Amino acid sequence: MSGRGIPDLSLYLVTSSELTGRGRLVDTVVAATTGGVSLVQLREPDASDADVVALGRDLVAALAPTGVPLLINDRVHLVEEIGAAGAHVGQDDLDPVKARELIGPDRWLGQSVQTVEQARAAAESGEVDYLGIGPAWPTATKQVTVPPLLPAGVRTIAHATELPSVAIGGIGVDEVPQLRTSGISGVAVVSAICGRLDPRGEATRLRAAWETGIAL
Ligand code: 3NM
Repeated sequence: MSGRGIPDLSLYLVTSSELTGRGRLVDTVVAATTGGVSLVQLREPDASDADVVALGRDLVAALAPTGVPLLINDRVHLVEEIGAAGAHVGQDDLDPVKARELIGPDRWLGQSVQTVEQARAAAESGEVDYLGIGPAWPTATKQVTVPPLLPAGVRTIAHATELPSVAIGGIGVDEVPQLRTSGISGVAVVSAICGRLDPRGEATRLRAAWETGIAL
């Protein structure tokens, strides 16, 4: 067993430079950490590997003083070069065993799941540290082919394995209270922070909603 433990999943920011503007991505992420974001994933599906490496290195440097870890979406082969804390893979990306071979035993690995069967397969791989369960609600940020799970569906998947999980998809401050009792360890958002002018304020409200169950 490695000593990597489990990342703090309570408020998980997934990036979109399409929403922030490329030049504002790093500032947006750092501002969001001051509002309580606990984990960041660099997700830039349309960027080149070279751009992901450049952005990833900028983010690792900017996040170092905050202590908030950075994970890399899909491009598992770039994790080491970026110096990131781990990777997050989807169902159509590298399988967890191969991803683990690339990142080694000391980094975190997350996987997106839409069904109980996928969650069980992730757990059985023995390599996945946490699950991303979604889409919780309809989302305009990513093309998804499955219907939204809604809180009841999130709960079923969250309870299907021992792995900690976050819900993702269509989550804003108003949705967080409905998810708190679903058995998840936190919520993951893109547009609720990257699409807003005040990322620190939005992160603060999301965190407060997660901790208190009250959406202000
Ligand atoms: N993964 P927003 S939904 C990146 O269902 C991602 O696995 C999803 O964006 C999944 O918070 C999604 O703006 C986009 O709705 C979430």
